[in-house]
Amino acid sequence: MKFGANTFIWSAAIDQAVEDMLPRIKEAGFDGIEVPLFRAADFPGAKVRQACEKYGLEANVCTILLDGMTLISDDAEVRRRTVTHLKDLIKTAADAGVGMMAGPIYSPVGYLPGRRRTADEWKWAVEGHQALGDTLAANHVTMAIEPLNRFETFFLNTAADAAALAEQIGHPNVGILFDTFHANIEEKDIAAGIRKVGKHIKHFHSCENDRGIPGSGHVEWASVFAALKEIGYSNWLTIESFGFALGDLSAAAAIWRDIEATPDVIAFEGITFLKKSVAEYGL
Ligand code: LER
Ligand code: MN
Repeated sequence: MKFGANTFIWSAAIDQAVEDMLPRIKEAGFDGIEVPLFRAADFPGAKVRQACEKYGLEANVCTILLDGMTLISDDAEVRRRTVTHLKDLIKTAADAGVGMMAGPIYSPVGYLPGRRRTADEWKWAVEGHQALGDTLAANHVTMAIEPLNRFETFFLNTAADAAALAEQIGHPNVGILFDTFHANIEEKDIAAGIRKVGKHIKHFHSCENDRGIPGSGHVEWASVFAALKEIGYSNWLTIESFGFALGDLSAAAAIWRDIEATPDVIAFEGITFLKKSVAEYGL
């Protein structure tokens, strides 16, 4: 098992605040960081690679769609442009030494058209991800598609749908990012959701129900770890939260208060809990 910290805990960008945190992240026992990759032109790939090499950390990227990009538009040109954009991001990630690209890679976070998903939208998402398969394989990048809760997307909310989507895409480099924060809202039983997605889980956001310190809330971690063990999951356990006063980013994540005393404790007390649990459950 590898332990990751999403740098959104401290900053909306890959900036000095994040760089200053890397020695502590390493010292706390994390194996890697997860950083935003939204636009290829904005991504400091060389800086990420060098900083990770310096501190002996791996980097994953978290991707969301901006600038009108969506894989499920009814406009074929927009879908084509989005596939091209994602191919660029995959190459950008690979150039920076990144092997995992994860996030709600279908439509923008917060896009809620006020109706249910259509069969066409589903088909376009399947086709879009299938079109990325060769680029992912050639660049040794895995794509992990993240279901979000109903307040952040209308398109993919549940473990059952995530499993079906991954199954239909049917590519070894495409799977699911399972985030316990979203699953806590959408699943009747988070562990059952994990078992449902099963082998398709390629990445994991180990988040508390309030995005605070993992282990401090009401996520039923004992059953979560038992389910991860049952499906043989042994990749990343990444802590994701969002800074308490980071402007647009805090607003996008609907963070309107200090979730804990400091953002630091979410990462540093969180990893203590995760490591103890992994040892306890023999993961
Ligand atoms: C957003 O709620 C989230 O969970 C992130 O991983 C991706 O935007
Ligand atoms: Mn997440």
